[in-house]
Amino acid sequence: MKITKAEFITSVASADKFYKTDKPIIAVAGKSNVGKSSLINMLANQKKLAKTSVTPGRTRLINYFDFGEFVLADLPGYGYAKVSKAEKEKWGALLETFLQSQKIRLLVSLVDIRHDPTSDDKMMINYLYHYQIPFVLVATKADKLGKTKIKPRLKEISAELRVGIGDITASSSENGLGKQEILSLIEKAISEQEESQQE
Ligand SMILES: Nc1nc2c(ncn2[C@@H]2O[C@H](COP(=O)(O)OP(=O)(O)O)[C@@H](O)[C@H]2O)c(=O)[nH]1
Ligand SMILES: [Mg+2]
Repeated sequence: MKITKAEFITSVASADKFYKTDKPIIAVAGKSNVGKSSLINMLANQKKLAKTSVTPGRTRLINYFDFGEFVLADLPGYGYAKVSKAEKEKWGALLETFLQSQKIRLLVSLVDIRHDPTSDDKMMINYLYHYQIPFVLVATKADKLGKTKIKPRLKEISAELRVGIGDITASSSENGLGKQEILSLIEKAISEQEESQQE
């Protein structure tokens, strides 16, 4: 799949404002600073579609982007240490409502390839199983590891999160690693659903 157009649609902070669309929704999730915005920009072939930041953001917004054949939802990053317990709970509730009420064709769950998955990452995967949301894991910032270290890390991370080794992909928004693979996974998720609807 080639992305020819990608533009920002809207940012929402609460469930009553979730963007409604007939297009398939692809969601991107992961802790703050894992590289969500950078991955979105890589997929879109744009530098500044999604704002990237050096300091982990505190915004609790879901950003929607129109990618032509699908709508991409950038979920607020979790696990940011400096937010209050009340804010974390609010975020958790928003996430659960999102997972329950928006028909998600595929959720792209990001983890940093250099770090062991956190309890928040595990909670995220548990939610996905619980709500039966199709997902793939993407291990970001692979450019920060030597080439020979990538595969062993994918094995470790997938084991830790109890996900099949076939469901994890390494990516780098610095050198484009994983871009085509992620786009094909999205394309597959979109077309599979269309076929099953026709039956
Ligand atoms: N080396 C490297 N840095 C990355 C990569 N992806 C993101 N970053 C950096 O990590 C920081 C956070 O990225 P961002 O996309 O804003 O993360 P987000 O908070 O998950 O949206 C920024 O400084 C990015 O430049 C990557 O693939 N490789
Ligand atoms: Mg971001």
